[in-house]
Amino acid sequence: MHKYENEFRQIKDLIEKATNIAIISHKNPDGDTIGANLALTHALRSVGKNAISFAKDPAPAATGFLPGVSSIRSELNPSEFDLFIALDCGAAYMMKYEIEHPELLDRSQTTLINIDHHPSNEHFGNVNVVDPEASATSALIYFLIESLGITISRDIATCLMNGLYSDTGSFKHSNTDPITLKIASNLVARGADFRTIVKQQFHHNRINQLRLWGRVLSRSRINDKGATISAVMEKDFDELGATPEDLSGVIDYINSVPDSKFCILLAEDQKGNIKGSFRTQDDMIDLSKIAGLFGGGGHKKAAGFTIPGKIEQEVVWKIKPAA
Ligand SMILES: [Mn+2]
Repeated sequence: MHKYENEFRQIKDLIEKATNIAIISHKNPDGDTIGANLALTHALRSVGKNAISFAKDPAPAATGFLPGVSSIRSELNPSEFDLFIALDCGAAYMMKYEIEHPELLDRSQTTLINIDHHPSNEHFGNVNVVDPEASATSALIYFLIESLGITISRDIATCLMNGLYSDTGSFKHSNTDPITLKIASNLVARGADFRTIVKQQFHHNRINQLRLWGRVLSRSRINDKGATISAVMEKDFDELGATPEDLSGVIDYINSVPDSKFCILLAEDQKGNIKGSFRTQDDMIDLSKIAGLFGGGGHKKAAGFTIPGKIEQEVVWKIKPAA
């Protein structure tokens, strides 16, 4: 029995009653929210539901091979749906559709199922499956699909595997627990296209991306707080023909210094904002609290924030007399 079996039963009831189901990923989507979304869409379609995937912002290029990714829609008209499912949205505003359609936040106007693993989640759905212990929302969707009695097809397996792979940093992060590996094993047995997932992650870097990573890596230093820090400015993207999305993955290298307490990557986003990303290898540090100081959030070992502003570099010159 899964610990959310009660919620899964309520979800099953809601799905059985619904015809048109909108499945919503979070803004600036990642491999987990897209994988979980496509997997659930495939699953619900296989039992005759009109399920449609939504993401306000484009899916990341590395998910371009996932079955169904081209059918993800950006524009959502809530009146066309009788059930909404938000996936991996750590807060209601992460859906980004509630700005145009505030009825998505009104629990008497719309029925919303909220499935997520961010500790910041404030249970904004009519039914909530929020499990901060889950390594990925895709892991929760695996158990939901099982509980719904739907067969995990090869396509579903590939999408879910992409979510696990993405949120565990290729099974490197400490959230790679026995449950995650067991699910992964079952997904491979179901035909998950693991090879393509790995290839997309590690053998798919544009040359401009590598040059951007070079700048980020060469600028990294350990500050007086024992944190490894690096930064990338708007002009870097312009000069190198790179985009903020090209930064994806480089932080794992900044986080690889053994004696550093945690690491920070600051990036201007070409829209007048600074995006801060934190990672740590230290079990004693809760980065979601540090990110919270800047109005952000996330997980204990991976968190971030976005604030309007520019990065300023302090240059310190010192005179060193000849000995
Ligand atoms: Mn996630």
